[in-house]
Amino acid sequence: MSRFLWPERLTVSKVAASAALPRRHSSSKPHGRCVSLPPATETIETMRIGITCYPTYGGSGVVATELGQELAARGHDVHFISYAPPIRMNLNDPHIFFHEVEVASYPLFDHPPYALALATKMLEVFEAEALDLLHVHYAIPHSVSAMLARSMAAPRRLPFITTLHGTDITLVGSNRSYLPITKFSIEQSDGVTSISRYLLNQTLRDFDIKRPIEVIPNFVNCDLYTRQPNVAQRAKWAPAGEPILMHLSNFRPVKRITDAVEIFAQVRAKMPAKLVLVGDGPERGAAEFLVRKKKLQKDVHFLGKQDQVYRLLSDADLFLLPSQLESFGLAALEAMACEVPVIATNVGGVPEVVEHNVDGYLVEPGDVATAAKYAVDLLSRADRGREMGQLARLNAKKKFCANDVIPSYERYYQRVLSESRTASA
Ligand code: GMT
Repeated sequence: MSRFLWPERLTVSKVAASAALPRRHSSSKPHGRCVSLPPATETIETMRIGITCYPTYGGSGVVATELGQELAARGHDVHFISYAPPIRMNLNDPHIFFHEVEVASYPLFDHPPYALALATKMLEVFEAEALDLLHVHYAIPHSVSAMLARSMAAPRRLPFITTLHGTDITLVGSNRSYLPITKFSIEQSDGVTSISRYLLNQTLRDFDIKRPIEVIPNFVNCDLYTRQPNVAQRAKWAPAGEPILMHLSNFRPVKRITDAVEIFAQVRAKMPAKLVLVGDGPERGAAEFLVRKKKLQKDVHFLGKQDQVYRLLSDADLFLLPSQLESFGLAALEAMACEVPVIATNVGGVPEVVEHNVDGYLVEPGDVATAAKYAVDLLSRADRGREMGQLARLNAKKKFCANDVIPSYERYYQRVLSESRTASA
């Protein structure tokens, strides 16, 4: 009988970026450094945090990556554990490490078991790097993998926190195939956070969850996301100085990207204007088709996936987010921080971010006519909506600045760590 030999490549456990970077901790050494938080009286001991997220172009991955970077900037060691480096990850930061999850394939597997490979890697990183905790973003399958890693680590403590982002609850998690395990892994997490009050309520209701869930909202780096117009870029998109409408997303059906094109078509029928679409995904073809059908090719620019979106947002006069559902709407917040007013749908957690008539306007999903009316009204004003844009930035700063939100995560980590110590004492 012949024996199947696993290719050597698949059995090698690879620590990609961190291998090239200096290690500062042995697994037996406790941390001694402290980080000062505003107000100056509060100190938080630095931690070694494992972060897992989808590394692809999506809101939860962006939030996880930016959280990791903010934590690293504050002196914590952050170990990203995923199948690829997250898109916005800065590998030059000496406090950031990346550990690649390799998924072994085998002819028997139609679907290689990523969740198991991830759990194994989580345990491996915990042991090699003496992680204090794991923080997983997007419940499925990350919280299940973390739960397995915690069981394998016992009796050593490996608490994990699950952050719920949206479709992990509202679409995927609510599917009957995933609901029981999503509910179980939320209940089993040592800590659970939600990125909006809306998502908290949905989770409690749809999953009948009894445990506490902390709302820690998404955030934006208010120093990076500022208005920095780029004259050359603007001239490329709008050579005659036309107003620029912008949309940024992963072009999934839930984003209703064709509504953005419809709104723009109605604006364009009333005034000169340009539309810049940033991102890529399954609905791009439909959007391109609609642009051709409406003969708008000269007025619509598709940029594809982009990093450093603050450089693009700064050149927009108006941001469109016509989604069917958003549990937060991170892209709207990023636009607001760059002084761009937003026309979005009045769904999910969006009203927690965009205040109607103050930061922009909220309309019902699919109501492209009202959205276009608001857009024409705003862009026809003498200041082209600049005053509203400035207000939008003020509100973004007041509620969602990284400087204020990151300490909430740090305090939550400390609380979970201390509760986990107490529970196992
Ligand atoms: O569905 C998406 O657009 C991606 C998804 C994700 O998890 O990657 O986005 C969700 O998380 C973002 C970051 O927390 C939120 O800003 C989005 O509102 C949320 N999307 C939905 O609820 C549809």
